[in-house]
Amino acid sequence: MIYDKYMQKCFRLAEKGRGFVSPNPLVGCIVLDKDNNIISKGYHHKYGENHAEREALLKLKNGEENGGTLIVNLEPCSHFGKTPPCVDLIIERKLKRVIIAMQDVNPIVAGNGIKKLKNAGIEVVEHVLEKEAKSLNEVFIKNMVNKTVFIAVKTAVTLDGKISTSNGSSMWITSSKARDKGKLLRKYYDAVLTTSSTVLADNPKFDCKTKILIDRTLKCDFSMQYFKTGNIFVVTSKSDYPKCPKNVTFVYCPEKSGKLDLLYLFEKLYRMNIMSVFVEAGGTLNGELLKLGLIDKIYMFQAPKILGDNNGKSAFEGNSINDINKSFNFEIESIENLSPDILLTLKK
Ligand code: AOF
Ligand code: ZN
Repeated sequence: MIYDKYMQKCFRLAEKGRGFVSPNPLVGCIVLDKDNNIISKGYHHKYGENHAEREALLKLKNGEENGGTLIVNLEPCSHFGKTPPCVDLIIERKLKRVIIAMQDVNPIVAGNGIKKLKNAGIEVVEHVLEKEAKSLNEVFIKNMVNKTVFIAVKTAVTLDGKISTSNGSSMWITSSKARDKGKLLRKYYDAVLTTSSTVLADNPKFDCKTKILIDRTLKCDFSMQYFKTGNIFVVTSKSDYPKCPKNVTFVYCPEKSGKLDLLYLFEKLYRMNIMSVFVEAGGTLNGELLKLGLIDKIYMFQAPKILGDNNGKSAFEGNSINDINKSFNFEIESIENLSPDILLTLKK
């Protein structure tokens, strides 16, 4: 209990690394001296750089941490990776107590860090705000445990779940505040995935580092603004590739019953070190991902508008379920008021 507020600070520190540490976890650390004053803070800034504990401890030069407490949201590592084990440094710096939110799910650490600390006579308090810590590192956990990509779907709907009208006008369902939030969320994921239907209908830019375009039959024209920015992977079942701009790489994906084999695609993306994708596409792809059970998270922006029976598309097409007991179910994680709209965040 007494460590909750420090752990919350660790979460906030860890958050600063979001968008930069993948495939590593988000980690923040606080060091208290023996009288429980905060004497140092650290976080994992960027993949390949110092771990949170190392950053926090290396800032201390006069031994004030001797007999103190280290608080961190992930079990300190025990392996030689890009840097030496954090547990060795904690032991060397003579901390008395280590407070941890969750065990590391990386099999090379998984409990070994805790064991090593205890063997060195350090008191270890585990499971402090564990649920929150697991939610913070949901991508890392999915990657390590399932060896697959974390998939988040973003959609913007009306009160009746429509993403467009029958004439296809869909760009401005939500207001600019909601759209700005959507752009921010994009940066939290390794890549933004969309389809040729969306690019051809909306001509979006999708400003971000890595973009994945599902374009089975290579329908898109490289002069479109979508192709002007980012590193772009174009996924197709064709094997003869046309001339393309320098920022475009083709990714082959076989077909299954006339559609791209999405399971094959996500396995391939994982092997390409793309650990998480933010899907911004239409109801067809969303519906297929849903059917395959691939959606880990949904960001549902909802505008207080009603279109009624307009033959427009809904956010998740193609799963006509008539029995309410057979619905796909998600759990509400948060509801944010982005007046005039809301953002409903859901998890599997
Ligand atoms: C920590 N604190 O801040 C991080 C940890 O590639 P490396 O060498 O950086 O090692 C990555 C692994 O180390 C990662 O999979 C996870 O198990 C742990 N990450 N551990 O104690 C940190 N980022
Ligand atoms: Zn470490």
